[in-house]
Amino acid sequence: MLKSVLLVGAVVGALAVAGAAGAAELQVKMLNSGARGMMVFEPATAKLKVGDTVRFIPTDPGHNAETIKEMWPAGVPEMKGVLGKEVVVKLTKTGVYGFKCMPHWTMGMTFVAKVGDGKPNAAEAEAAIAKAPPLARKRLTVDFAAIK
Ligand SMILES: [Cu+2]
Repeated sequence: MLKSVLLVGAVVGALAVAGAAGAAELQVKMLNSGARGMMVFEPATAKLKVGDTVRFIPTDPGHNAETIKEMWPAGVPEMKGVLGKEVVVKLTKTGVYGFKCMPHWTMGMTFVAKVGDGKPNAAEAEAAIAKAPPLARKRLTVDFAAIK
């Protein structure tokens, strides 16, 4: 019985990967309260591959996800999600991608992803973190170190 359940799980997993041609989707919740405190993206960090997507889900209302301009690879179109709406972003180039919730930027509501080795704009992103509002700086510093 247990064996057959495991087999089904393995087949479903394989199909999910094949269907998306090897690309993965990360789901990120936008929350009023999470494991690390108030106004959070959960998870707040990720290491991803070129072609992967991130789906921002407004689990609680009043949040959006948008580009942190100074933490964005050159040549990738900036994005700005609508308040309270789900938004999917495809990460098309290697680099560091910073996202903020505009209403809660000063409360440190941020998400950062490293795609590939992250090198093209890693130094630029680190410099931008140093200039972010205090609570955003505090979280981004920890988060950036975690994926470096
Ligand atoms: Cu928010």
